[in-house]
Amino acid sequence: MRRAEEAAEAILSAAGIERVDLACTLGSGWGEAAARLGETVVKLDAHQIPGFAKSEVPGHSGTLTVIRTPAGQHVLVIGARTHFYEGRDVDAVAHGVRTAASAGASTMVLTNGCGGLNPTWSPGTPVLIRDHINLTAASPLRGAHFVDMTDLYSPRIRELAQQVDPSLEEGVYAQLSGPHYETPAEISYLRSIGADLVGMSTALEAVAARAAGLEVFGISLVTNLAAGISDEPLSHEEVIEAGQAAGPRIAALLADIIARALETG
Ligand code: 8IG
Repeated sequence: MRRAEEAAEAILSAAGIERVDLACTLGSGWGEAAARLGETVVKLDAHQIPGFAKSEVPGHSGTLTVIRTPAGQHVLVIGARTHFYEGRDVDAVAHGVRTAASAGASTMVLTNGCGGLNPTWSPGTPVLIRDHINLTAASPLRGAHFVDMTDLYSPRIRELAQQVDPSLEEGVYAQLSGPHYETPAEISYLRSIGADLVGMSTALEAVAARAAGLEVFGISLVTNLAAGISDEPLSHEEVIEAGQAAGPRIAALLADIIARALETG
């Protein structure tokens, strides 16, 4: 937690504020959302802040931004996520979430790009995360730290999201460690255990966020159908393209959901 406190202090002092209200991690495809939330107070490179690193993943900005909303609240936008497959420790993966908590956020919004197991969800479809299955065989917590995971993904904010866009569907997100995509046999196994979405982030961060006392909201962008669901092979270029095509629409959607969550939080 020490590093997270240092990071929070560095961000807050650069922004000249005492706390943030909400934090949001932007995954593949979600990069345009920050600009819609309000005016930028300060934009920092990840390497300026303790514990953050510029992401090695194309499509991630590598910046931390503090935004002031029209209502005068502050949002920390984290465009520098450390993935489990980058081979640093679980604390590096949880660092964004812990920094958000240390900076005073009460809500953590986690976004990602992922593979879809439901053939009717075409690339570019945003899906609310209702629950997750953590298949990384890891935890961001250590020691006898037993944390309840019931209703991890805030039913309250999911309800608000469905008010913003009644066509939004919900799904169960499976986090695998990656960085390889799945085999078709693995995807068929994941379907049978109840997964709708598959990716390489979010679940470990959500666990850390709950443990830090944050209200958690998760939303995925289906950027590709999972292996074997369509005939196409998977590529990161396809992921980037789907994100770019859906970018403006999902950015507006996310900004509306965050505004509602802030109004009512
Ligand atoms: I974007 O199909 C994205 N991330 N594991 N599988 C996994 N991660 C992903 C996928 C996918 N698409």
